[in-house]
Amino acid sequence: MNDQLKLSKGGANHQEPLHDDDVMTTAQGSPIADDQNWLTGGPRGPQLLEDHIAREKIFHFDHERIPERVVHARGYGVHGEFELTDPIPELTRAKVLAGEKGKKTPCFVRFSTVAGNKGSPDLARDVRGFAVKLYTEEGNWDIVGNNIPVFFIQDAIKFPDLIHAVKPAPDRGFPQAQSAHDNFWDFISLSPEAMHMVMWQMSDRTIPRSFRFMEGFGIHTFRFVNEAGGSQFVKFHWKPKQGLQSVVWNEALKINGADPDFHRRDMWDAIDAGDFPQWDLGVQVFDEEFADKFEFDVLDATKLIPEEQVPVRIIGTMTLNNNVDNFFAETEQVAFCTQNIVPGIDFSDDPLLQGRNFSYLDTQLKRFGGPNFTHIPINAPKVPVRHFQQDGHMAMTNPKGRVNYEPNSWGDGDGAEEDRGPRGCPMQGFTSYEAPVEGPKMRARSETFADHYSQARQFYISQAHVEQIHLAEALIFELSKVGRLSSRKRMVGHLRHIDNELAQTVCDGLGLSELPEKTPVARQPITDLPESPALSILKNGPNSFKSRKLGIYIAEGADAAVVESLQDAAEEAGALVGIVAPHIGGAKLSDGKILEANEKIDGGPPVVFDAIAVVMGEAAAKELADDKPSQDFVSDAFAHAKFIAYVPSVKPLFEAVGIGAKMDDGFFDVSEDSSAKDFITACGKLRFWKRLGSY
Ligand code: HDE
Repeated sequence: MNDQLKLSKGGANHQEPLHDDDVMTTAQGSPIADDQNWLTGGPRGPQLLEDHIAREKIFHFDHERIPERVVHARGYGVHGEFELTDPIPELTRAKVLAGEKGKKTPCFVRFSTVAGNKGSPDLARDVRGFAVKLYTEEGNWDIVGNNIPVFFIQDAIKFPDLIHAVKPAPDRGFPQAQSAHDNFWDFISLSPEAMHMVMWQMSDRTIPRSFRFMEGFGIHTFRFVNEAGGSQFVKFHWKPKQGLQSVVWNEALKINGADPDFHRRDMWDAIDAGDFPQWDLGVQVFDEEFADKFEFDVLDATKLIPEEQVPVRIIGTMTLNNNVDNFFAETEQVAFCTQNIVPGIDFSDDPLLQGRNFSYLDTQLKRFGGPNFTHIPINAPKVPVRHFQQDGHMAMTNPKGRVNYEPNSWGDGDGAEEDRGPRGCPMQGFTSYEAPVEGPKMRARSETFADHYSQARQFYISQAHVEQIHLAEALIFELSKVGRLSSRKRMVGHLRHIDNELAQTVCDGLGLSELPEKTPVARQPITDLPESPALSILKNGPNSFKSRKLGIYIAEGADAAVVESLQDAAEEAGALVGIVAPHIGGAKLSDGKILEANEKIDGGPPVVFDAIAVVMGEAAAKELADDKPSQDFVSDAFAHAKFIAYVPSVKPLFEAVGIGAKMDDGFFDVSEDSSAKDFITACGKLRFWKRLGSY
């Protein structure tokens, strides 16, 4: 073999015969000898078009992308299982909810942000999608919900405007994944119906600590229909067994830099570690009589029904227990459709829901280029599919046989043995609830949709004090990014209908010279709705450190027994531990052993942990007192009201950032026996809010 020939045989090809399973093939299944060198005319000559292997490879690569979702582009999918714990046959004939207790149904959930593109950071202030596909024995049922129980608009026809306004401005192509800009607040301040949702959006709900620590809501009023044809209204809730938790805004900003994949990594890691997140499925069921007497229209998606008024009945539990095998095949290609319902579930006349029922199927055509996306495994029901639909792009499961229409008389016994194919069945099949429909055609919003402030106020007064402060700060932050004074003023004009103090705080925070006029209202708000504690995150805290993450910053000479006691206490509480050190190689502890790090200090800032511990030898602590990432580690944890464990030798580091004299009850000296346990128990409160004074 001459040298030139040897050269051209570089790359990954093998001279020895491989086991059949290892031989690379083309998409046509033909074995490939070399896929690292394009066929050329001579060693330095032109590449030949003849190379069918190279052309096939490049052709396929060129077409690897499908259009990203027009909203909810950035998402993360996980497989799981829904278990029915309290069957409700009296309410619905849907077998997934009416079957025997303990019945299990596979599911796939995709969490997402709304506004950002596929590559945007996870901690954008944004609503989170919470879309669940239940592969039931009566076909797929999709509950395509969000982590907030209300929405910005009442009528689907406004959706393109809302989304255009929040997405990057068309001329400049920015800002990405942010609502803090002129177009968004211009639109919102001209849309009083958005005010309730804006309260939620400016609350900590839109900066969740993890997908695992947020609620999910079907938002719209749906219908249950039972075997006898009776119907009641229903709203769906997913309640995380892990409890609720959010980050603070300053953390969100820093997490986006430190780990833009924070949420998807968190989900992957938890499932990989066998810490499967769970949500209870709850239903709020009510009848026409309640709907008639309720203060607001149950068809208006900008309103919720307080849990205190109609309790949430828990009927099942969803466990997410399996990461995807392939992100594209599953998370990217999953196609949720609000109109995917099963017998026993039905729509209401909510004008947002009705519009969605058109949009979701329509959008899949764009993304998949044809109608056969239901043939893809992630979208295919797990029950037999029988119909006369056929052909189209990528048809994979065309019906067999000669008969592809109905009515037909094949199989009727006159000598034709053909299978006649399926027929509709009024007994088993889906039938719509016979809700009465009447009235003239018209383009108008019902008067019953006219109150836009009462529940916004109810949400605000139901928040813990610290949450109210965050909400005001968020409004000030966002509106400070708005260039036009008129939009800022208009927003404060709306806030005056929600809460005077809030309006004044935002007015002061924006440096407005005087409180703007109240915005004119279509209907006077109700100002005496009671507080609803269920709407607050902090009033529903988990009180446990389970499934959270402790960051232990170690350096040379760290007391090995202390580090071990922290690791043990965290593990016992069901929490994860991340070791941070000045070098990724770790540090030599007091026992002479090296403990490897998971992160180098500037790659593992405290914002990616729920609580921190700092354990170092005296010399190391003195040296690191001058190190900026080390300083940030302790000062950020302090500023974000985190619980901090320490050993006395690290005080020079605390002193260097001015927190040495401010050590409060959120600090735990863990050099004593059993003090690590006390520290982890305290961490169950998640933050030491008292540190922030007026909070
Ligand atoms: Fe969506 N929405 N939406 N949306 N939505 C989409 O469908 C739409 C709305 C929600 O993880 C799109 O498959 C309209 C409310 C989630 O794949 C599209 C309206 C709620 C997801 C669409 C709404 C949602 C979507 C884009 C106004 C909470 C992600 C890609 C009536 C209840 C699903 C796609 C996933 C996705 C349209 C309003 C939740 C274009 C017209 C309200 C969680 O069809």
